[in-house]
Amino acid sequence: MPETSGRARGWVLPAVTGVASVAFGVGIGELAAAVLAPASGPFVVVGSLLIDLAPPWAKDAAIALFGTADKAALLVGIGLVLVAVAGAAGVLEARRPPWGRVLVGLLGVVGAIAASTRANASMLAIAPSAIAAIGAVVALQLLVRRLPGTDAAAATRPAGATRPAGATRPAGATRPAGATRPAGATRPAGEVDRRRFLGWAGGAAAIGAIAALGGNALQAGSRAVTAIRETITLPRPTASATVPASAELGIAGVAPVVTPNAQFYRIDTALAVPAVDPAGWSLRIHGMVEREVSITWDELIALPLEESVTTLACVSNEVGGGLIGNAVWLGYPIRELLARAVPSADADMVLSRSVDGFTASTPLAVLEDDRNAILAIGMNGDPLPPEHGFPVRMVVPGLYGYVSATKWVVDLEVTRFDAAAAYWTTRGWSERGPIKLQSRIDVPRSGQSLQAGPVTVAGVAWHQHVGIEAVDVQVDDGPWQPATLATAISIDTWVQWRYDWDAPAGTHTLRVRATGADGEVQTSEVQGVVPDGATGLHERAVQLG
Ligand SMILES: Nc1nc2c(c(=O)[nH]1)N[C@H]1C(S)=C(S)[C@@H](COP(=O)(O)O)O[C@H]1N2
Ligand SMILES: [Mo]
Repeated sequence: MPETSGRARGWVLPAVTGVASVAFGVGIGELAAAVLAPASGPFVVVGSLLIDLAPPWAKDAAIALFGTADKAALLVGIGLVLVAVAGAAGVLEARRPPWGRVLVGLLGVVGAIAASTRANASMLAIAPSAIAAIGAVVALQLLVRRLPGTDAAAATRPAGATRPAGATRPAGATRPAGATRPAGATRPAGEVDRRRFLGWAGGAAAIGAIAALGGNALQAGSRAVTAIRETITLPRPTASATVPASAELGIAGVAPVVTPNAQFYRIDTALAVPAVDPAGWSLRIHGMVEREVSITWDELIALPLEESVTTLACVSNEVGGGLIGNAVWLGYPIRELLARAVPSADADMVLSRSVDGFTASTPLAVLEDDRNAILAIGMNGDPLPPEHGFPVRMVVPGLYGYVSATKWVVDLEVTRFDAAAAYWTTRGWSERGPIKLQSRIDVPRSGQSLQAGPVTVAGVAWHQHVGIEAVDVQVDDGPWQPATLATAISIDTWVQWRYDWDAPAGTHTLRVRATGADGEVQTSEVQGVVPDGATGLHERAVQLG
């Protein structure tokens, strides 16, 4: 055991060590959350988990006790527990290293677990807690060494500090265990060490506080916009979308026909979700037009808004992948706004731009025909979630998101494909991106334990703005067998399918293939996602006992 442990007497300074280290770690963790994963700060995730876990009586008691300050009280409570555990970790680390660091690491694990239980949690959600724990562990290790009365503290003592001549220890010298400093040298040196230590500990805690405040300031904009979003009541649609009950087969494990917002895939280049206040939002239509058009939020929501159901898909979706989702969108046809601007006859593209500079190139003809290409403000009955483009985004049936679905959209430039290029086009992707005919097996899941006998094979198939005519399933190299289709909501949405399989024992490969309403049969030719979307047949190996 290191020599330090015996001599770090008392518990106050060691406890200060723990508290300062944890303050440092939590501070940088909160800053990391602001940048990497908003709403995943160590404090918030632990608080949210506690709220979810608390039995109703505890919630009632908290509300009775603290009223509307119940959440603030919870955060203060977590803070107090954290200070106590941090203090204990400091004392432990001074006496029984590395157990203090282990305890701090466990706090990080609690934070990471809490973060991963949050709805919508991405892989990044555990990063703030991990960064907080690593920061705190390193700080604890460094600070404990500087506790007065330890060799390291002596070694870090500035040269020329008040000490009787001759008391200077040669660097690296070790003293025999149990040796004490000569009387007279102890006090002044101890006093210097103590001040030095408090400087280090205070510095660590101050850095943590500044980082936390910085993170807080960074998130202020998005919090304000989130609050504004919550006050919005969507206008009633002039045309409502209906989702027939028979569109949902209700098979466990199959993607629901309408994807809940919290489960909807998210893809964009935004490191931090742009915070756009609707009051300051406007959209400008310009370029090759007869007259420029500009529309504000208030003007947009006063227009007759229509509901439509459209399945969005990402060009980066691998065969069988999950970068696809279907929602009921509320919005206004882009064609109507373009008609006000009157595009010139030789224009063939609209370059849409988001507030953060992302651009997408959409064929003008697609935005002018009769499909539901809209400026959307609602998603499944709610204002757009911030990460899905609040307050306004584009939704265009039939095209991959990277050439059509601009979120936080603020600008439409009518132009030509030979005159302008969009964000992904300049990075190796195709300038046009019609969605390819595809199908996916959702159940049985890979690795699911199955018995020989009746097995439900089911999934989804899509070819937006064309529609699905049929889905077939193949077992091993057998004949293609027709699957049963659910009711399609429209040609712009995916459709669920099922195939009732009388499965023999053994290992088998299931394969799915869709046929479009135009007669196109899904190709088995395998192509990667670059430059314009993957092709190939989704297959799944299953084992039946
Ligand atoms: N502003 C902006 N809009 C964007 C993107 C982006 O990076 N920035 N990505 C696009 C891509 S590639 C896709 S697939 C869709 C995804 O929309 P979602 O995140 O709402 O599912 O948004 C599109 N709109
Ligand atoms: Mo995408």
